[in-house]
Amino acid sequence: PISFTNYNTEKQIGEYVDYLGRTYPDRVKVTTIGHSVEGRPIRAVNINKNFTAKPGIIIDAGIHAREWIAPAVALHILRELVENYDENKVLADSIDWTIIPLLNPDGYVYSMNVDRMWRKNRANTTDPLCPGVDLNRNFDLFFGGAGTSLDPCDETFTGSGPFSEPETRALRDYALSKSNTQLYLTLHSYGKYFLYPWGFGDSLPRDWKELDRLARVAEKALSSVYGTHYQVGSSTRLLGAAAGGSDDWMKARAGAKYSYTVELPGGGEKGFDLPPESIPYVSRELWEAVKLLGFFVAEEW
Ligand code: 0X9
Ligand code: ZN
Repeated sequence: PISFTNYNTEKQIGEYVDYLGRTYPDRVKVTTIGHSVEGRPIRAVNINKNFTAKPGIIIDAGIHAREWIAPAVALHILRELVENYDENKVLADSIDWTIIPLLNPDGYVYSMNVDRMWRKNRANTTDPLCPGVDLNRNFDLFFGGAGTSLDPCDETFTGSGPFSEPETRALRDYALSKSNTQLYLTLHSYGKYFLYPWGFGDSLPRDWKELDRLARVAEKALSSVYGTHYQVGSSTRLLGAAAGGSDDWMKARAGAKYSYTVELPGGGEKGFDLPPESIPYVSRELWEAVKLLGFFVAEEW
């Protein structure tokens, strides 16, 4: 069974997602949007009452294997929208939601079973000793630019070309199949940031003030729960340039005007080991931000 107070295995996540699809067929549709390098299904959960036209929000998690809190929070969001429907009816029914709780299943499994600090996917590379591509450097916007590496042994190895990886292609193809995506959230850890484009370099999008303002309102909603504060700003300004990220691509190529990377809080010895007791708190406060973003998108449409 699924847990909301502990980290789940890839198998548990898959079974929960499939259960939601079976149980709520009038508003939940689970599709396999691709397969990982090792052949695991990448599942997208579409929550869209009667599957009619609505503004779209895409939320993914688990691009980076070791950032376990991200899929955990994605599952909490899923539960709120689907199983806590009575309380969240208006929100659930006014948006075409897509939650992709585990974009990099191979890496996640590897980080659970073999190397806790694994970040990349598990693709073979030109170096047999160094597998793995950093999926968040593999998108096609300034591919191979600042903050990326051509060395497969590096944590930020960009891959052999844009979208060389089945995991990034799965997100690309799904996002391009939708024409209504207003907002994209990609969940990472750690650092407590709301980051907006561009991440490839110093420039800002024309509408950055709108992205900044909305993120600040969302952050305020988040902080109202337990007083936790996230920093808001452009990726490059707060973390330094890193090209080929999903956030930049979703904004530039998939119509997601509001595109954010959320860096959830860290914990434990190496930062990625947030104790499971924290999962409900981190989830509850982030959910408050997601609600605000959802209502904003629903009203602007
Ligand atoms: O470097 C990353 O991919 C993200 N940070 S993490 O510690 N989770 O690895 C930040 C990505 C910000 N967005 C872009 N640089 N496009
Ligand atoms: Zn990350």
